[in-house]
Amino acid sequence: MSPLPAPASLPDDLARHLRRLRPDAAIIILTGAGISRESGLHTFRDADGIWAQVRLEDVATPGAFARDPDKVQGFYNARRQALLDPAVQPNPAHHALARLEREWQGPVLLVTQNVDDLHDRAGSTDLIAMHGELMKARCTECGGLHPWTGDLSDTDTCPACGRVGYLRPHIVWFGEMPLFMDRIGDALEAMEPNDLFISIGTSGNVYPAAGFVAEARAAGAVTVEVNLEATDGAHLFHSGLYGPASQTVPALVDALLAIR
Ligand code: BJW
Repeated sequence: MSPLPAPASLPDDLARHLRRLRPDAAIIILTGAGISRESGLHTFRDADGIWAQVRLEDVATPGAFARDPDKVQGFYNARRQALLDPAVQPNPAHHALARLEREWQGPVLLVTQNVDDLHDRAGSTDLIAMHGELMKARCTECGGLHPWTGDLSDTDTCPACGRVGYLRPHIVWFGEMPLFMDRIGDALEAMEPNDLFISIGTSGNVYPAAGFVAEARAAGAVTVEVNLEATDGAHLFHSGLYGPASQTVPALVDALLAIR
């Protein structure tokens, strides 16, 4: 059966590319901080972003943690508390992606660079948090991973091995290997022509995530950038959809779910 035309609200070139998709195409979605901005969380590189307030070299590297663990723990303690603010909730973009996973006929893999838990709270289940999770603590001695909602400090005890002073935020810092790279690499490698790769709310500045689009494109996938505005890497994508994620992502998901 031939696919229905995508809704008129999508740009013509995007609608044209979506018409290439089979209703059971594999979809890989990469998200970044922009998808959570309308939930009240800061991005990193926007004018009002986190890196405008604090130097990443001081808080997001293993060296920073070795030099000044209290400063780094304080940075993540504050972010953890911000995430627990009842006003911070999944927005329509997170919910739309959970709906896509539930209703799309093919596999939908969601890879997020975000350390917040908003995709999880929205109901996405095939979800990879490649830069870690703010609401978990990791023991550098035994490797134990523990749900963590309060502040972390060097007086805390690892619930698994009982050692004191070895818990750190479960965050991938610069120079550390992102998580689940084998699974992500396998999924990208398994993409076939006319599968779909969507990048949402990320500036495309941080590798290896910034390189996923090239891998998907090399496999023949349709590639779409969804962002507030075109990024420096927009030319790497077949098409773009620009505006606030809370509006663009539900519109894109509606268009995809209309494909028959
Ligand atoms: C909206 C919107 C709305 C706004 N709607 N959109 C040279 C030297 C040293 C290292 C490197 C190097 N070159 C490359 C590297 C590797 C390095 C890297 O990429 N560095 C670059 C800065 C150049 N990468 C790494 O180190 C990674 N590891 C690695 O490569 O391992 C391999 C290896 C290991 C050991 C030895 C050798 C090799 C690890 C990267 C870890 C990233 N960690 C962080 C911080 C931790 C998490 C935290 O504290 O929360 O992860 S950095 C930060 O950036 C965070 C994010 O996940 C990541 C990506 O940011 P994101 O999501 O794209 O946010 P922004 O702010 O950049 O963009 C937001 C976008 O949203 C914008 O485009 C807006 O327009 C948009 N937007 N509102 C839609 N409403």
